[in-house]
Amino acid sequence: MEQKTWGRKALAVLIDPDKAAPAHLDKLVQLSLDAAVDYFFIGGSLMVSDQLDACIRGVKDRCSIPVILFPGSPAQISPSADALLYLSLISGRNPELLIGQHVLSAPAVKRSGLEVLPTGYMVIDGGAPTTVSYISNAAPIPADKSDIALCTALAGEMLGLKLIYLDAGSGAKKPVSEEMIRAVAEQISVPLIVGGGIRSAEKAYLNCKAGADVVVVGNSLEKDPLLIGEMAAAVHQVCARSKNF
Ligand code: 1GP
Repeated sequence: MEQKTWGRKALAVLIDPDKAAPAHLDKLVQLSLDAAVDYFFIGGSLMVSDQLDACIRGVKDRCSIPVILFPGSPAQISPSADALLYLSLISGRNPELLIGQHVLSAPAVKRSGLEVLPTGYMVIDGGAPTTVSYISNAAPIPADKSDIALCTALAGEMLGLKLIYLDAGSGAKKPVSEEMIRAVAEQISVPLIVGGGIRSAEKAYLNCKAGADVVVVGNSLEKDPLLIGEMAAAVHQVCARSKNF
């Protein structure tokens, strides 16, 4: 992935391989190409099918938009992708997701040849339990505690993580607030990814204005792929600050 691509606000379309039937994928990719979508994130907290490789191939056969793995577990690693969000769940206190799984999967990740993007992953309470909050077995950061989010992100950056990801969880009732995004973005210098429960182009726009560098949308685009154009336009109209990445 080219460094400069992080220099503008970006839309990442999240694809859940369990829900990516070929006809749906066709439509999603075509609309993403038309809208100049920046990234595909592929993965999920829980994957039921074994469609990961087929899904990545399906995307890569159709376009050259970078495919970035967003894995729920080390089982979701495929060398066919372009890069890997190497997630450490810094908002939680589950040692397995902070470092344990990484130790076990490090040789396989190295062998994969994937570009590794060390990411401080922070789950924010989205108003109700989500798959990620349940599966991670770790308490999310309360939605109104921007100071906890800010200190966690800062610690992640100072530990050397190259990206911070604030996630309210897939299908979250309440997305991450602009107040929390702003508090975090003002203090960190690495790119900030924000996702979970974003349902409108307006919210995508407001997140970027508040300081998100990459907005991730999955569920609402699965339900209404035509929203991709609106979401991308909203994100791309916000000027980016420069980031050291
Ligand atoms: C979840 O941030 C992603 O991890 C996207 O969430 O599916 O709710 O858009 P949605």
